[in-house]
Amino acid sequence: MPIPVTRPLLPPLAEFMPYLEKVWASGTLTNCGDMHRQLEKALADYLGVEHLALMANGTLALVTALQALRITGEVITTPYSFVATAHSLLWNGIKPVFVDVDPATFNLDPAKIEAAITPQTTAIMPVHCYGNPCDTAEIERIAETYNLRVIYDAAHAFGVEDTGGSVLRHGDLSVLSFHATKVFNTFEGGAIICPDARTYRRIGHLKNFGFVDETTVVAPGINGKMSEINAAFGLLQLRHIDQALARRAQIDRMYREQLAGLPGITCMPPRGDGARANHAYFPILVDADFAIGRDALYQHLREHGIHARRYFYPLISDFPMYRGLPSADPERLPVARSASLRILCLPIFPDLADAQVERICELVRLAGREPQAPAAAIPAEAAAPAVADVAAVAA
Ligand code: T4K
Repeated sequence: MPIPVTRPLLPPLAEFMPYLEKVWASGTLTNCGDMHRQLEKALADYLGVEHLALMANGTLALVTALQALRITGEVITTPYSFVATAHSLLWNGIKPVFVDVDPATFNLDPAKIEAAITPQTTAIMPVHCYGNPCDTAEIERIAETYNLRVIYDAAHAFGVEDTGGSVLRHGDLSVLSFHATKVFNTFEGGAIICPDARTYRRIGHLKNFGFVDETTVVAPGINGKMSEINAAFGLLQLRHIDQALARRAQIDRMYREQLAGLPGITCMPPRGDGARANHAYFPILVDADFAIGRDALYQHLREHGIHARRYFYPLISDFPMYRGLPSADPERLPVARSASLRILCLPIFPDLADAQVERICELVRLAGREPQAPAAAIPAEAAAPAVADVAAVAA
């Protein structure tokens, strides 16, 4: 059986049956019923946040968060993320402006944000990549100085805390993903964390077609509601999440111990602030002094049934609908580009056995002894220059 980069946390099926029986008995399958209400409350308590609006998935949550704050014009964001981050901007007719990332965290580099601000800039959309918090203090300072909104794509950051508490408290809004591949999953799902009841209510309208009552529609809202079954599964997940996070931490430690000192392999450093991490991913960097290139290592592991993933390669700015933007110019994004060519995320999930971690590390060590192979180039189509697709948004 191949070992994937992740596997969902799936509690015993029998434990889910009582939840299903309740949904069946109620006859309410969706439209913000009892399970939905319960999960919103339980998650807000667990995460230590004030208001949390459940959504059908993280992408709709990003799209809706932008709508809720009426963001227009240009938004500064990172090229080093899952493509949904920038897609949420295009879905709102907003022009993404890519800014390079910090070499230590691969999060948006605050030192490069100010140079990208124009009169059209209305917001910043950073990503807490791999669950590592952004430089929230510096981003907040810039946002205040230039009167910009901040929406954090916190898809990877479930349960992550900095020294002041939940990382989700930063910015105007934060967005979580509860996709099957995430630390906490509801099959598909997501949430918007907002600081006040008014914004929470507005999001409630936007995720339900804009309805405020039976006959009043106040916005061109979408159907972004989480179903009762998904919400019920979330309630069950919450009972197991602490154990799952603890197991992830153990696996993280094992990888670090077993890969320590291997020339050409760098495990992305653990957070130094002693606050709570979630170990959502285990990213390593494969450098020139490793015996084979990153793509050769990826292939080598695959041939042995280990499905590591190159999150995030290609960069978002290399995809056809973005690469014509001036800010997508590879020369402006050297750190993100270098990260994207060196990154490899090794499998990490609660059911991964110690023996499997050992085997993965052994395979990496063995690959390190192979003769040098030429590093793989970026596919031509990913590096190609401008296309017309962005013209409408860029105009
Ligand atoms: N912002 C950021 C920063 C994100 O990373 C994401 C999503 C979003 C926004 C959008 O949130 P959502 O709208 O998705 O809620 C996956 C996920 O589909 C995506 O949710 C995630 N980021 C992204 C980083 O990873 P793929 O294309 O790599 O998924 P896939 O299907 O190849 O799955 C990876 C591995 O997981 C598989 O090899 C096997 C395992 N797997 C997957 C699924 C779906 C399972 O074992 N069971 C499953 O049900 O994108």
